[in-house]
Amino acid sequence: MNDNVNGLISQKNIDALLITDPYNMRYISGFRGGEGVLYISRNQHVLITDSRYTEAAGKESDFTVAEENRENPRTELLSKCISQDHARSLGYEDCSMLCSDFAMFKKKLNVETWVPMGQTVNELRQIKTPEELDYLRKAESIGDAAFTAMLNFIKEGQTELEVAARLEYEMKMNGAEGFSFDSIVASGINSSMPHAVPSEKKLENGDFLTMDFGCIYKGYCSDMTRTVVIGKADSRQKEIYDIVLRAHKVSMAAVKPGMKGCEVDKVARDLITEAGYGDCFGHGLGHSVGLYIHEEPRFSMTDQTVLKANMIETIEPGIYVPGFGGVRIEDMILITEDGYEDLAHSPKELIEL
Ligand SMILES: [Mn+2]
Repeated sequence: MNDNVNGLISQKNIDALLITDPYNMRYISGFRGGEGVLYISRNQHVLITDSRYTEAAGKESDFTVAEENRENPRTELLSKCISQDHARSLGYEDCSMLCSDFAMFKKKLNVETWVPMGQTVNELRQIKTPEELDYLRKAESIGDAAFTAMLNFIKEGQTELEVAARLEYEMKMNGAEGFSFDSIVASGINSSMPHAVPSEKKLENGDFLTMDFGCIYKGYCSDMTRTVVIGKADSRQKEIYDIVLRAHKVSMAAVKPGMKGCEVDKVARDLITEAGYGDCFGHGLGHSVGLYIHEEPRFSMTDQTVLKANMIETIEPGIYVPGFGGVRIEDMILITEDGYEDLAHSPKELIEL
């Protein structure tokens, strides 16, 4: 089990902790199935899941596996754990548990005090271990390999859907076990929508083409974005691309431990605003990444988190002009003791295809 969980039990002064979030379940126990719950106390580490997962759970995790079924429902197995421990207070994941599940647990379990854990369990995941960093580096390198392959594939006349399909094929052929999110492929005027959905629109000469994609390797997500031009870029496209690229590079170069998330966002935002496009950069500069694609802390206008070494963040400034198009350039970085390491290695200068 992940050792930091014991600290959480002391810190919150609870007798036991109920973990229901699938990502936290995986992080704490190693169990990848996602269906089940963890019961953690000073005396017991129990993973409750059903027969579809019990064998895998035993291999993946060092928890005691308890099989839930019609005769032994989840709440009865939990009740046994609670009474063995004489537990009176139970921590629960109020930020992700369904209201209906909470009502059911409250009704069926003999617990005096329910203690909402807030973000504390998720916060354990912010500082990455060397093993996690290996997986995140590999995941981002799969994105690099896929993007490199795409440069030889993309042609005028292909649809955004075809480009997305090929991108995902390349990620899988390079070792991805899945995708961090549905790939965003947006061309021409569609590229002014930061989270556009790929369509049957064909790539036309003169289009911006934004590809935002990520894969999963050993459970860990990658994230990167590149914008290219089909044919030759015009002067306004070059101007916008250059501003985004400078914002990307300058904010990345500023990153170091001790800074706040909002201070990194401000570096990019100020540059884009001074260039006259402040209204065209609506989203935050970046987010953390791990088992899940969008994690805390963020590089946003409001995030006060002080950055520490071994956090992962994305740097993804963008400019979006409705009716014209948009540009975003995104890499995943590791915050190091004295600065950052860029985990992506694909070229960032404007590519005309
Ligand atoms: Mn991102």
